[in-house]
Amino acid sequence: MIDLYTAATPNGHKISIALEEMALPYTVHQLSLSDNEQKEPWYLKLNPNGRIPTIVDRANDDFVVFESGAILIYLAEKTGQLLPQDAKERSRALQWLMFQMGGIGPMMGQANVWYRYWNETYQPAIDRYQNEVKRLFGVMDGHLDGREYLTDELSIADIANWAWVRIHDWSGVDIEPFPHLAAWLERLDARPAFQKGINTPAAEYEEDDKANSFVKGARNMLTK
Ligand SMILES: N[C@@H](CCC(=O)N[C@@H](CS)C(=O)NCC(=O)O)C(=O)O
Repeated sequence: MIDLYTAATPNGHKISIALEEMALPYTVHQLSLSDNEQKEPWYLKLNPNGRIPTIVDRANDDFVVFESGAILIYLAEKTGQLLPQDAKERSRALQWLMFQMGGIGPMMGQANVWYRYWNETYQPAIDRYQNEVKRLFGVMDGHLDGREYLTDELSIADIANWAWVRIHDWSGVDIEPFPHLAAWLERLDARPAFQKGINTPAAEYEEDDKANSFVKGARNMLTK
């Protein structure tokens, strides 16, 4: 029913986790980012930004959606799941979704680039992005004190943030100073749909023997 164009990264995993939670059938098309398949003309017709993820909804006139936040909202509206109906609670979920799209994702992404992918070390840039990630983790940690999820019920905002926060080690940021955030990470980690989602496709940077080639692939992608 849904074609998912993706790769083993947090932005891709957001969508596979959501599809698993919603129990929607989907077909995975894995792109090789290190070979820059996301920049090939056939794919740019689906996603003019040349990035993953993208979905095509075969049950809705082959409707194409790119940008992971927009995909999550589309799927939530299609299924009536993981986005509250109540206007205020829905707004709260969208606020935390935007927090991820505009904060956690870009800052952790840049921390990964400067801390992990470049051969050269430029400490001011590493500090800048890691400090911003720590600041954002502090915001989430305070909010999650006494809460199970970012909003009253599990929502696409939890999925979006979780897919990124869980790879904090890859960005070189320790989770220990943020106990409520760490507890939330573990709570969601225990959900079968989250486990299936992060293994669709499986992340290479989590396997020691593959992590180095993942870094080489990322560097290759960033310098093309
Ligand atoms: N804002 C976009 C960001 C997507 C994005 O940056 N995807 C990365 C993987 S996590 C990608 O495709 N990178 C390939 C490239 O930079 O060429 C979204 O949320 O969908």
